[in-house]
Amino acid sequence: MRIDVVTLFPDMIQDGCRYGIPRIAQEKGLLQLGTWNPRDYSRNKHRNVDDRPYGGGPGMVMQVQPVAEAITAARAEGQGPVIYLSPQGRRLDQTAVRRFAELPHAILLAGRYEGIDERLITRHVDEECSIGDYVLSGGEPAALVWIDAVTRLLPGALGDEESALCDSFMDGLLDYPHYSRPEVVDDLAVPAVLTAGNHAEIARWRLKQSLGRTWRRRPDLLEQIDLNEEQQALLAEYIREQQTMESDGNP
Ligand code: 4GX
Repeated sequence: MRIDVVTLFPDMIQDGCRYGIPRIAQEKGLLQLGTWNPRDYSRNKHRNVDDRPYGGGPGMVMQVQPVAEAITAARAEGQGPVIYLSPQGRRLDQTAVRRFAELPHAILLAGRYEGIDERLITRHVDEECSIGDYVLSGGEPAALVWIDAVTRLLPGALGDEESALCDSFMDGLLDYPHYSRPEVVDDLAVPAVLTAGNHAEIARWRLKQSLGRTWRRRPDLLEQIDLNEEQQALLAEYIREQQTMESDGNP
C-alpha cells in the first residue's frame, strides 16, 4: 500500500512512522509513505498557506491553492481516494479500517489552523474521516492513528498472522484479560484455567471474558452483533456469576 500525507508538518508523519509496525511495514516494502507540504506550493514570498476567514472571527483558514496543488502532486503517486481527517467525518472503526487496508493507495489530508477552505473539501476530498469525538490541534495525530490501524492489517505486517485474527474487535467484542509470568503478583494469581492446560476450556474462558467485558463496558457494541447460541450461553453464565459475586459481597 502507498499512503501520501498532505501536511504542514511532514516530519511529524515521517518520525511517527519510524516506530513499531509502520516502520516494519516500510522495511518489508509493504508500506510506501510519502509526504507533501502545501508550503512548498505557496506562491507567497513569505510562503504563507493561510488567510483570514470571510465573515470574520478568530483564527486562520488554510488556502485552496497551495493545498490543492499539494494534493495534485500526491495524486500522481496512485489512484487512491483523498481522505480528510476531521471531527466532521464518519467515525473510524475497525470495519472502516479493514476497508481502508484493502486500498492500494490513499491520500490523507491533515489540516492545521481553524480549518480548510470548504471548497477544498467540495472539489478535492473524497471522504471525511474522524478518529473520535474530540478536537485535536491538527490532523497529523489523526493521520498517524489512521496509518497505524491500517498498516497493521497489511498482509505480512504483523509477522504473526494470527494476531490480527485474534484481535479485540475481530468479532466486534472487547479483548479478554492477558497474563504472563510470574504466576502470582502481590496477592493476585493467574486464573487457574489458564495454567491447567485444557485448551478448549481456555478458549471458552477467554470468549466468556470478552463477552462479559463487552456487556459491562460497551453494551453499545453488543447491540451491533448477533450472538450465536454458545456465545449467548457463555454471557448468561458470566452475568450469573457476576450476580452471585454481588450477593456474596465478594469483589
Ligand atoms: N479526527 N482534527 C482537523 C483541522 C480542522 C480544524 C477545524 C476543520 C475545522 C480530528 C479528529 C481533529 C482537529 C483534525 C482539527 N479542520 N481529525 N483539524 N477528531 O480533531 O480526525
